[in-house]
Amino acid sequence: MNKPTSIPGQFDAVVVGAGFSGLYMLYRLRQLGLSVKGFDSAGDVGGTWYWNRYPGARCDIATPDYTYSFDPELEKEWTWSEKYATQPEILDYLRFVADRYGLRPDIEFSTTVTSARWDEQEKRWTITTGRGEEIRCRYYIMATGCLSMPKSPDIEGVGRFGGQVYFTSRWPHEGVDFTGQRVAVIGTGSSGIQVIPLIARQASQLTVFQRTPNFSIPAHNGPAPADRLKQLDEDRDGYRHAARWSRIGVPNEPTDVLGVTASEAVRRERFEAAWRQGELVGIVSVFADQLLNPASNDIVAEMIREKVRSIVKDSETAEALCPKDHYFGTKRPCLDTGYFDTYNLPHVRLVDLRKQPIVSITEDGIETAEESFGFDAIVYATGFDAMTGALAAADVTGRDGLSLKEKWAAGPSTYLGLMTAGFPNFFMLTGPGSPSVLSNMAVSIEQHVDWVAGCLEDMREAGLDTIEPTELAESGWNQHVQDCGAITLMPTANSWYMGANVPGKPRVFLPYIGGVDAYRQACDDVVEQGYLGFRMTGPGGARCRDGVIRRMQPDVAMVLDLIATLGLPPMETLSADDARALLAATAANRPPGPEVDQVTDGVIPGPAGDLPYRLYRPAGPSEGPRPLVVYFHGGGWVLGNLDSDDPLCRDLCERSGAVIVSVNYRHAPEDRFPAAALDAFAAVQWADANAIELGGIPGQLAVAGWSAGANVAAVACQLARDAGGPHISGQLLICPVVDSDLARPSYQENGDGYILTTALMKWFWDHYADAADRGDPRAAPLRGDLQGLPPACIVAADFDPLRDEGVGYARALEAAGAPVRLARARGHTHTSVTMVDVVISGAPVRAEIGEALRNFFLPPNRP
Ligand code: NA7
Repeated sequence: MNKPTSIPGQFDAVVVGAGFSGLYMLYRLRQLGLSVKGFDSAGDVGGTWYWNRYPGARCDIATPDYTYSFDPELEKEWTWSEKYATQPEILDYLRFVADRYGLRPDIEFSTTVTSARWDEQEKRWTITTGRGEEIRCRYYIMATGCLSMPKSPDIEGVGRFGGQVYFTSRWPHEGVDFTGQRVAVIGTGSSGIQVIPLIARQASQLTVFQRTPNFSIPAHNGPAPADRLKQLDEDRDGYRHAARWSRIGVPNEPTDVLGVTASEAVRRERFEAAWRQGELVGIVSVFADQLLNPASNDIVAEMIREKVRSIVKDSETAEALCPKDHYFGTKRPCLDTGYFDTYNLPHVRLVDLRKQPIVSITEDGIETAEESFGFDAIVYATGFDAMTGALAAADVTGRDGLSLKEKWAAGPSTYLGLMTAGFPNFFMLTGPGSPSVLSNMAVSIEQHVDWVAGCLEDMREAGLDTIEPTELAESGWNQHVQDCGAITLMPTANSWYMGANVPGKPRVFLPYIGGVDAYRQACDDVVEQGYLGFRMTGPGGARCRDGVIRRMQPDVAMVLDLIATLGLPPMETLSADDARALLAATAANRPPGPEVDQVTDGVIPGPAGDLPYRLYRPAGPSEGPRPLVVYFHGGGWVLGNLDSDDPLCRDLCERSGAVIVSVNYRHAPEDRFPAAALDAFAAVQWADANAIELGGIPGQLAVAGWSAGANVAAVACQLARDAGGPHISGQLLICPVVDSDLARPSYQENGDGYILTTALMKWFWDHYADAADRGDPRAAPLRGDLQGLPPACIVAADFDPLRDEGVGYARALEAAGAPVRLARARGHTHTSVTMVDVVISGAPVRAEIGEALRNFFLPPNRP
């Protein structure tokens, strides 16, 4: 039993909320021997399942997964009756849990926490309730749920209606009988889609007011899935472990089938299997790329629309029910039981608010732009102020009088979705920035509670009692959360994930979409690294290891993981020919890059023979001449050719609107220093002299290159300056080699594990240049005279050994008077920015590059 501290009104911890998360938190804190007080504004335990009592309310994660797993005995004692349990059954379960562990005596029901204030002197929170009580506690834990604060209906005239008004999120306990009534339902999210078929059974007339049609698949409810029960039965621990380390908290074999490349037969088969299965986990993973690639997403979306059209008999209604304004999965997909069929009933009508918006609620019904409707009852299924609403509802004041509302005015900011700087000892369970609503809540809740409990235990052992994230760690995590969202289609939708359903709410992607598994790993890594990014203090002293837990772009990390699984030999252990063959083989299956208007191959007379080139002409309105960019591929002077950088050249061509001439220079070890550099300069001279024939504008010529290609591009600029021409409008250097010093900090930090390693760089240099030549400016342009060089755009990637020399070249050029744009490829490696259509997060960097190229040709860079 709970052991309150000796001082009345003082507790070690206060837990707000007695739903899934609050109950388990209470249980764990008690296990730690802490005194705990729980509060809930509801009359009993249950959280979301206490309030959302509308007919048809069910979970949308199958019951074998939507359940606590912390105690195997508990699992043995409870059996779910269905695949998707009803609200009363889930509420019974939570009551059973509360009773089984004797949790109720510690919870004060029907009591709202109205404010919480941090006392810096005492290192305690003062909690005030709606009953006027004041409680002091060291740890203040919000277990208030993600979808618990109903959104106030933003509709004109809401208070005017004289009939019955119901909110799905605050349904009367005694139930509602709609028999013989004319009923309106506003809202077609999960709640609307669940309640509509059941209201239709009773009402004499049902009118559904739909603003946005939603994707929904049949739940195929029935007994709990036999396959899952069998796996659980055979190996409960293995099953739970698989759930904890899965993407969404439900065991599922991830697919590598891409929608865009799969055959029609495979697409159909995978979709139909997911449709039959009736689980969110299946329908959101028909294809590996469906949430990343619009074309792939549209395949799934269209198949769902086909199903809707096949169910709903009236074609106009069917079309209105087909979602077309958002990608599938970017708004919460729904599971339904007979939802679309309901519209075939003669007394059910759909009103498409896109065609006739609601003007006002009236005394006796609803008036749209086209019609007046009379109703006996209106049901609002209009959703929630998701993820932040309940957290910001109480007046929470942290250190120095900072309120949570103020701090989050532009959107929530958290470290791991668990804590926020300036609010010591304030924990959020499944807060914004954690997987929460994008996952099986049962799994995510247990992980958060376990993390918090583990943290408090670790602190106690170390004699520490106060914890708070650092600004650096928190901003790094926020960035990572946004980076993860940005590579998906999620930010494109007006969803509650984006805060878009609540007028005036900042548009920020709220949950963490990197996956339950990746998230758990990040939380574990933070602990492993001595609570990285947290400041902890107490009688035992103070400790803080500051830092950012995830700095790499999520898709770059995925590519590195994938490459690691291939077990490729390190390039530097191969001969030059074998390394070239390996590079060609790995490039064979990559996406081709964007279409351009024209691609032609030719040869340039070089100083020691012909050099092949490939010309890319951009599509566009004008047939006329364009600026010219002479491009040099990467590959450490040893590898690469016209094919190796083909997708990148297409991308640069499309983004810059310039003609790109990609030149294949001589390679080492066959032709060592300075062959490549001399070829590059010769190619620039030739392109300048033949600008008109190449479709270029004479005098508008830039150079560009990646890696060693950027090296020869930079050298060509110095040689052109020395030779008095040609005029070069700009130099684009993507992760350039500009020096032969392999000791810079970026080599120390990134010299191992990010594809371009120190060992490989050394191998390149050994193939290219004698030690005596490596200080020659034609090999190491950073060591040359930098006066009078063209404007530059230099890309420096965080995880590139060459980062610091790129930055060094930018600074030195600037000091010598050249205009320089330093584009920082945040979270990228040496190679990732060039991986067109593979590493989606590289696109914004390449957009910046494209803009820099265009700017090279604006006055005053023109001759
Ligand atoms: P949702 O998913 O936010 O759905 C709310 C619905 O109400 C949605 O169709 C909204 O249309 C509609 N809505 C909201 N405001 C209005 C106004 N002013 N006028 C017309 N229609 C409106 O909430 P739910 O309760 O259904 O589900 C929440 C989650 O709970 C669910 O995803 C599960 O995770 C559990 P909109 O799409 O904004 O155009």
